[in-house]
Amino acid sequence: MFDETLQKIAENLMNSEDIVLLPHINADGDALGAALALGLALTGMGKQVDILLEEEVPSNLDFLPGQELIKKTPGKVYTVAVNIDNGDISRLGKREPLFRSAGIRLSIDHHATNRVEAHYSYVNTKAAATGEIVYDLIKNYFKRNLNKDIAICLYTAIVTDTGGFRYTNTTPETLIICADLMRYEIDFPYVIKKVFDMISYTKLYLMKKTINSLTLLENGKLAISYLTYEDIKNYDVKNDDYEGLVNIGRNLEGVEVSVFLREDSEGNFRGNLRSNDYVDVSEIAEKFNGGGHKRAAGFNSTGPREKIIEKLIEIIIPKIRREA
Ligand SMILES: [Mn+2]
Repeated sequence: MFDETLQKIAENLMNSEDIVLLPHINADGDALGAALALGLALTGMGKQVDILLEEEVPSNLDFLPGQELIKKTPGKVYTVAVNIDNGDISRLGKREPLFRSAGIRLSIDHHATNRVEAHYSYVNTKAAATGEIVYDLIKNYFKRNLNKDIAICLYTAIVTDTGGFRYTNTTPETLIICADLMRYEIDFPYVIKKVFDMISYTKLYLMKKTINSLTLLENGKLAISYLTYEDIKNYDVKNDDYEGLVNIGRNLEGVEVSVFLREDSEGNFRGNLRSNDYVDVSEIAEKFNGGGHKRAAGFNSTGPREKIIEKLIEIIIPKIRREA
C-alpha cells in the first residue's frame, strides 16, 4: 500500500549523497539486518553510506553481509540521518547528537510506542520487523531489485523479530516477503542456526549453572533459578548470554511462573519474570519498582538473594493459587 511518508523518506534518501544509518543500541538481528540491507541498497545506488554502531557486532550476527559499511566513529556531519528500528531516541546512546545535527532526519520503525521526532517518521506497527519496511522501501519506492546479500539481511531481520515465524506478529505479508527473499537462494537454515541455536561456551556454562540452581515450588508451578556474582565474575559474559535463561524454568511442563535472578555485581540483582497462562508478572515486577508485560517483566533489586527470593515467593504463590 502506497504511503506518502515512506515516499518522502525514499525521495530524501534518493536525493542525498551522504547518509548515516543509526540502529538502536545493542542492535539485534532486526535493527542490524534492516540497517545493513538499506545500506547495501543505497550504496548500490551510488550513495555514500555509513552505519554507525557503538558496540561490536554480536557473534550470532557476524555472518551478515555489508559490514564494511559499519563505523565506530562518525566520519563527518551527515546530510541525512536515519533512525532504524528504534522507538526511543535515547536508545541511540552516544549517537543521539549525531542524529539531531543531521540536516534531514528520517525514521523508520514498527514499535507502537515510537515517539521519535524526525522530519519524516514512518511507523508501521503491522510490520513484524523493520526489515519488512526496508523491503517495501527498496522494492516499491526505490523500485530497485534485491540481491542475495540484501535478502540475507532482510531474512535475518524478519526471523529475529518473529522468533522464527512463531510470534503473533507474523502475518501473511511476512511470509510472502520471506518467500520472495528465499528466491535469492539464501542459506536460510544457516541463518536460523546462527540466530537461534548456536550458543557460546560462556552461554553453555551459564545454562548449566542456571539449571543446577533451579528449584520448584507450589507443586511445580513456580520455578526459581539464579546466577550469583561468584558464578559469573571470572567469565566474559555478554548481555545476550543471559538471553533466554529465564525460559529454562518457563518451558518446563507444569510451570506457571518462572523467576530468574542474576547478580550483576556484588549484591545487585536483575530479576526476570515469565508466566505461561494466567499470572500477570508485570504486577510482581512493580512490587520491586520494575515493569513490563503480563507474560514478561523485569526488575532490579539489591540483595541478599535469599531475601529477594523470600519476598518473591510471598507475592507469587497467592497469585498462582488465586488465579488458578
Ligand atoms: Mn524490530
